[in-house]
Amino acid sequence: MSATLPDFLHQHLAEHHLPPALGSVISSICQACVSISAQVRVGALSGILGSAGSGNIQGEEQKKLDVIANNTLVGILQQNPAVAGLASEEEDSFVAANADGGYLVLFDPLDGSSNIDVNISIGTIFSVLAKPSGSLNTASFLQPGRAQVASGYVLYGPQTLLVLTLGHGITVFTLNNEHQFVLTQSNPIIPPATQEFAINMSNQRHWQAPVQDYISELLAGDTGVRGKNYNMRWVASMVAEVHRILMRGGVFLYPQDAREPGKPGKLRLMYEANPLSLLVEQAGGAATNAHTRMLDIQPEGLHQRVAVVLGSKNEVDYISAKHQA
Ligand code: AHM
Ligand code: MG
Repeated sequence: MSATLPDFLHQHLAEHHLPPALGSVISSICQACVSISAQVRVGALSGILGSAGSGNIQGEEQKKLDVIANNTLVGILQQNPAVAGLASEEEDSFVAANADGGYLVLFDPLDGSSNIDVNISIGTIFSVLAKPSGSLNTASFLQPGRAQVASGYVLYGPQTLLVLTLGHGITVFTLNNEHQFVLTQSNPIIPPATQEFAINMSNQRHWQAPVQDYISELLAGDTGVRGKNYNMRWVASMVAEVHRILMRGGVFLYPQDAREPGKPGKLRLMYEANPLSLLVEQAGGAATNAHTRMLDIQPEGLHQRVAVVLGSKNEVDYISAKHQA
């Protein structure tokens, strides 16, 4: 019989000499996600689709399910004594939890908000950091991605999947009908070469020269300099794009563009880019902001945005080289 999440955590923590408190934080995150999954599944039947009539600190419209998912995670994590504090894409500033807790949890409660009302895959993304000693403040959270002790996502797609790393490879679980996550895949590896890319092509006129140049090379197909034909996918849920890349390779770009001068990109470093970059690296892929390894970027703010290039290593390296030329 396949291992459930509690079985896996018990064995994995012991094998890698990781503290049981870290396992309890992961369990709380996943308990919240099981509840979010149940609500996503019933959608209109419980009147939870549509706008919440509010906005978040980044000026984005909040959907009812964004708010429900956020409140579910905050409520469950605040009750875990191992959690010192939380930071969420949907909260203005960090939320203090338990003074004696050793961990900080950062999350995008429901990634892919534009897909909520149209029944396309969405997900919860999470990142776990050790709390530095001293009193809790915003600076406690501003650790580079390489300091993450765990990260993962729960993808609410045709199946609800949990993809998790505690820094020793990645493990995929599928939610069964008894609301248990059951291990279904160990250590998927992202092939270094690919012929599939993901980018929002409608922003082409705003891109900088290296991205313009790169995408035109791909579109030229097997008669161009890359010598092969490329396929394109764009789900508009980063969590779903990263899952596809983990399963079969590919490259994902959300580059800096000219729409908002001074802003480095759309996606958030702490809630999206860092946790997904750790997973991608654990699967043998690469993740950068086109110049620097994502996990080495020193964060300056909780809601900081960043350009993202991640996926199959050869392709990410090729794009980085274009930006340095
Ligand atoms: P969200 O957290 O508000 O859902 O925004 C992030 C999402 C990513 O999941 C996705 O890659 C991107 O925004 C899609 O952007 P676009 O609307 O340009 O297609
Ligand atoms: Mg998001």
